Amino acid sequence: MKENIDDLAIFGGTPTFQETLHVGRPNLGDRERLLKRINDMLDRKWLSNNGPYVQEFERRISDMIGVKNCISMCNGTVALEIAIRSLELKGEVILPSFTFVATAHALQWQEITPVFCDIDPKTHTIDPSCIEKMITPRTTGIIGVHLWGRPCDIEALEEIAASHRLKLLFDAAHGFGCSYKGRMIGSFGSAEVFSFHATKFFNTCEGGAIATNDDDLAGKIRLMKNFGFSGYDNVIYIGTNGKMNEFSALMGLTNLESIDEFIAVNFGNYRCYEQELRDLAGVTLINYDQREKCNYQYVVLEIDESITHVTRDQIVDILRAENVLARRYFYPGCHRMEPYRSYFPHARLVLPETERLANRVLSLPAGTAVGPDEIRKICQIMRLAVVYGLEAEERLSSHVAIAPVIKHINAGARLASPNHSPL
Ligand code: T4K
Repeated sequence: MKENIDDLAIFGGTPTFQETLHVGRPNLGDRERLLKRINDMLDRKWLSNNGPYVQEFERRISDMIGVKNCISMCNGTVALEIAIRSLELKGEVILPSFTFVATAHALQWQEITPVFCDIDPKTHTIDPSCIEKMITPRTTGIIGVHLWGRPCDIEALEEIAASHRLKLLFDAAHGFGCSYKGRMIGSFGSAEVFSFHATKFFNTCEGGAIATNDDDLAGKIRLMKNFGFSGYDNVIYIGTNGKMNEFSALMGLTNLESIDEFIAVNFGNYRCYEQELRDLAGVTLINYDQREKCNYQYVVLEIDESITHVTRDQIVDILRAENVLARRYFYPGCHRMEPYRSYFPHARLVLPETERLANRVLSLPAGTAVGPDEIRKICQIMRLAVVYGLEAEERLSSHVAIAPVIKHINAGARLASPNHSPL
């Protein structure tokens, strides 16, 4: 274990981990069962277009959630696009800026204006008390995001939506396996959208689903995700290709059999982080309501740099030098990304809680790929960074001393995640 500031890799020590630890390592079910299902699929020669695994997958998810319809999709973003279109949202839709950019893009892609709302600092989800003043004659809906699997204030959103005749949709990309007041996420609003991306608590490699209790809406969504086909040669609606394939479905069926184990591991990991970080001043681990079902997939910290001195971004650099690829989800907030940044000059858009949180939140490696040994080491790095916060901040601010190390971190992180510029 590292014991003082000079042991940190960013200041010349040896990196704690030989291999990079990631935030989004997939949770994987039983390999034998997966391979057996792959063989079945190959023998059957049925690879897509509402095959038997997709049908079984949808039945299993509906049963588990207690929702009438689960319509599987090729990914969460397309599922959001189809849900938005099927609900006939147009004009303006209110949503939080503190979310993955896909939530906003799914609207803008269809030339609907995303109107960014601030969040409740306690839950990181859309703040219902900010919504009403953003409603205009052009507003047609609200999208709540169950960020980190922590449900929005659903009752308050339902009330606002009902009193203004707005559609209510939930981006439940993080919410699979979680509940709100004892009822599973997936059965609220007009519809809820899941992502089953590789990095999610429950994955189908790529995939997603729309869950709804509205049978008419479900029928429309089924048409839309399959080019509008109603039987052979008969197109009765505009549609796209949103279908989940058989491989994704069988991957999902296999992973579904292990979700209780995933939750148990995630919960153990969460408790371990909680234990290790509990007396670290200026570092707060987000909490989950333990009376509810929860997937504990995200280990998210808030860094108060007025106490730690070392900044959130410097902590990210320190961790990355140790091969811990911490992430700044969801920095800087959608409203500060293009095209939205150009649409909304800052003077017109005031989101103080979003700004504050986007600058202090940090996601640490979690999921079944990490265990207590790694977590204790990660927390020890955090401890050193914070205990020596003033000195670390000073050293890291004087770029000359650490420039070669930062360059090295950037190169490493780019290799690990080719999609991103890590800093
Ligand atoms: N709404 C919300 C609130 C969302 O968070 C998301 C997706 C969506 C909607 C849209 O759903 P999808 O259309 O994606 O189904 C990742 C995911 O690609 C994205 O699904 C997710 N949210 C977002 C929060 O994270 P990136 O661009 O940050 O991923 P990337 O490539 O940097 O991967 C993250 C880490 O996971 C890496 O450090 C490596 C590790 N990883 C990744 C993959 C793909 C693995 O170990 N194995 C893998 O197979 O977006």
